[in-house]
Amino acid sequence: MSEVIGIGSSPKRKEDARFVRGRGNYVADIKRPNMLVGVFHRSEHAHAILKSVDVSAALAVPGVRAVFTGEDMKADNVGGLPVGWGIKGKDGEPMKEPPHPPMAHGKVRYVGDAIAFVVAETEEQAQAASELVVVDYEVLPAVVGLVDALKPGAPAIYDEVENNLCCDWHLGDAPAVEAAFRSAAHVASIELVNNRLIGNPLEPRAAIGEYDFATGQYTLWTTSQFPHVVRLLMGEMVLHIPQHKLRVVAPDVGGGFGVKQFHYAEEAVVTWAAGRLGGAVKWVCQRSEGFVSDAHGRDHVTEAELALDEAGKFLAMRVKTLANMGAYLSTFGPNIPTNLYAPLLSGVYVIPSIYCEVKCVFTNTVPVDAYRGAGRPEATFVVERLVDLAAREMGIDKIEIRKRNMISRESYPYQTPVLVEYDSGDPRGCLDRAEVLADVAGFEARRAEAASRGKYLGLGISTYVEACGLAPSRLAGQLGARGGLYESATVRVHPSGVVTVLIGTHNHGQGHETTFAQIVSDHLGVPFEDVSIVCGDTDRVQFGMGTYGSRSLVVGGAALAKANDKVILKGRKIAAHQLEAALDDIIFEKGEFSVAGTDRKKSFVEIAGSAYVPFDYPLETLEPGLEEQAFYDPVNFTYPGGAHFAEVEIDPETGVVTIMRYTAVDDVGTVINPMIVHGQLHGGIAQGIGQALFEHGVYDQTSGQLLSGSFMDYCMPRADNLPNFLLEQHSTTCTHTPMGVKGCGECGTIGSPAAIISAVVDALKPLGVSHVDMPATPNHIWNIIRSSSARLAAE
Ligand code: MCN
Repeated sequence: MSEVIGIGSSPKRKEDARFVRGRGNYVADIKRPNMLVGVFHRSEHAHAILKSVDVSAALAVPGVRAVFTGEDMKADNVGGLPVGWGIKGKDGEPMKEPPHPPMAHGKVRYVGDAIAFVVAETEEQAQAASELVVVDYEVLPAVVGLVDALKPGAPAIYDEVENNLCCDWHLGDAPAVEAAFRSAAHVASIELVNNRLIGNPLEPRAAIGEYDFATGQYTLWTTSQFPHVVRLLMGEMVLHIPQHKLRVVAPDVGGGFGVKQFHYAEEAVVTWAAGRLGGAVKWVCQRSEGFVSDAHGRDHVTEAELALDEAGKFLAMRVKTLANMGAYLSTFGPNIPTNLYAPLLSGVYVIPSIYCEVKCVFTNTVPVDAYRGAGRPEATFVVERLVDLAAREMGIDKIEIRKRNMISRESYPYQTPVLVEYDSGDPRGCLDRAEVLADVAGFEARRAEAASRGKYLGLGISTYVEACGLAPSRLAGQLGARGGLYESATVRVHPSGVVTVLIGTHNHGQGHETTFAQIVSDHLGVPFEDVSIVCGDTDRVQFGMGTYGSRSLVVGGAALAKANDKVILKGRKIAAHQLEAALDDIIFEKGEFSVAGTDRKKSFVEIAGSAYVPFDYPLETLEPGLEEQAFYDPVNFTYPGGAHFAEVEIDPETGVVTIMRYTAVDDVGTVINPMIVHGQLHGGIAQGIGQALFEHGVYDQTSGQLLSGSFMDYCMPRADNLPNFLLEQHSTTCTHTPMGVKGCGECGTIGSPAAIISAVVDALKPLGVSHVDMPATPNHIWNIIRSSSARLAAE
């Protein structure tokens, strides 16, 4: 396909040519000379003092080269894993940030906390030896539940952290909210839980550390969404390796979903062990090990209230949330339930005042951090549950109450009372179109038909907005980010006119090799096939903050657009020289540089070729070469949004919830590749459905053991649980990104849980049910039906 394929087209994904043939290059596929294999010995207790760790029996196993412990790392002055955001509490005091050693010493704080790393010639030897590590624990009482952790007298996870409270944070105008509640005609109140999720990307995490004695060079291959940030954090703060002696490579990565966007202990341990042993050491996470060592997501307990006037207009919202941090702060942990949550509580509505308090709490569980959507699905769930409830209590149709309170298209830019200003959007346009597509008008007839078969049918809705494209650095800095969050791109035009893009975002399923090539093809007029995208290698790519927060297109793609502009300008200078014309007279169109008003022109390929072998450039004003780099820092987040409708049927005999229809109309601004955007929405909606109906990270409340620690107990959504999705775009142009784009990678995950639960509650309306916590598993629903039916019978 040697043609220009530009913005708005849907070519097949370039990267799939290797993925569907099984030719991807994943960390676990990489073999280094004389590579050793490491296995972690992990804590079996949630909270215990490590009285001793005896590695002698493990060391005696044939093939074992070393067994390292947390004490060894401490003795070698290895630093703790850093946190990227420093949040301040209501009182202005910094959050409590206890040390997070890569391997525990002194105490373990969750089941899965690493205690020892056994390195051997083969995985079998390392595994066998790991089982011979003898740990003498003094078991302490564990605390798992958020409410329990804050109770006076609860087990203290850190001596220096009173009441296990990391931070008591707030946002909004409390007095204004109090006044509005006093004048309200109606107040809707809800208590809800946002269930703990475990990401489970298809490819488990893996890492290889290598040390080259001759050069003093370290290399880490890792399943990461942000290799440059790993180099920055691990090199500088944990292992003290100079930046130019540390290369971090994230090759093909089989899904991340946020789980791979943190600097993990295992990365530091393999790199440090490689240095100690003078070679390469590999660790590949087992699936069950991933359940207790990958950061988890969500896990909130919330009380929320919405004040309304007699006409059903929103006056104010008040939210109190407890957010689980797990046992240690992970890279973005405290940022998620604060900065990525409370600023989204206005949703797509005019709510004059909002006040939100968040307590971030330590518990004896796996650290909690970002998982696709990160904070924004939680906010949407709170807002949308409240709106549904208010509608029902006030006897207003739930679509009508949304329409009454939505921000109108004309009101953009819209300043919310919770910090952020939405630049563009048309929530009403999305809702109106989705209402038609979902055939809401025909719903009651379908409900009656289902009832005739003894089934409950429910219609659910969620209208949402999200903030993505992390991050406007100035705002991020004000909110506690410990580094700015721009993105960078280099466009290298080779002498033959083909192009390599070196970009700081990371592609692990989102199709960047395709969409970024489309942007170059569109802007430079070069064939789509002639563009290669390189990411994930700190030795090849200048710098980058990686992929998360749906930032790759709106921040990385913007840097790419800027670099393309610079290439065009340089090309025009070359053309002006060659065509003996003034720069201002050179125009670039459809891959050709021409002198305005004449037929004198040079093709992009001719200009590229001459850029590298010039005879007569005026070197003071025109340097050879055609390669440009740009950094881009957004001025604001982008605010995609949409309206999602779900229709579910519930079988009262079994409690099984079946999704009959799912319709979504989303606004992601200008669309680069409609097929990929649809794919992203499909995956995101599937993940949101997973949260709503199936997935639940459950801990034993006394022992702190993870009860849902395998696919036998933790239910992931499967294709046969999902209907065909009916999707459309209703785009408004982002006013500040170069191409008018907004992010799309998390939209589905943000919109769908609230839509599904809205539908489940609607289906159970005849039984007087007003809220259902996630996940709405058959067991959960069956119990609700049973207890509600019994209550109704007794009334
Ligand atoms: N795109 C487009 N037009 C738009 C918006 C996006 O064509 N208006 C394209 C982009 O060019 C890109 C894709 O859609 O190819 C997603 O873009 P974007 O919204 O920028 O999101 P990111 O690429 O930054 O991906 C991150 C986002 C997040 S935060 C998670 S988590 C997530 C996700 O995307 N994890 C994923 N989608 C995933 N998809 C897969 N397959 N695997 C993951 O781990």
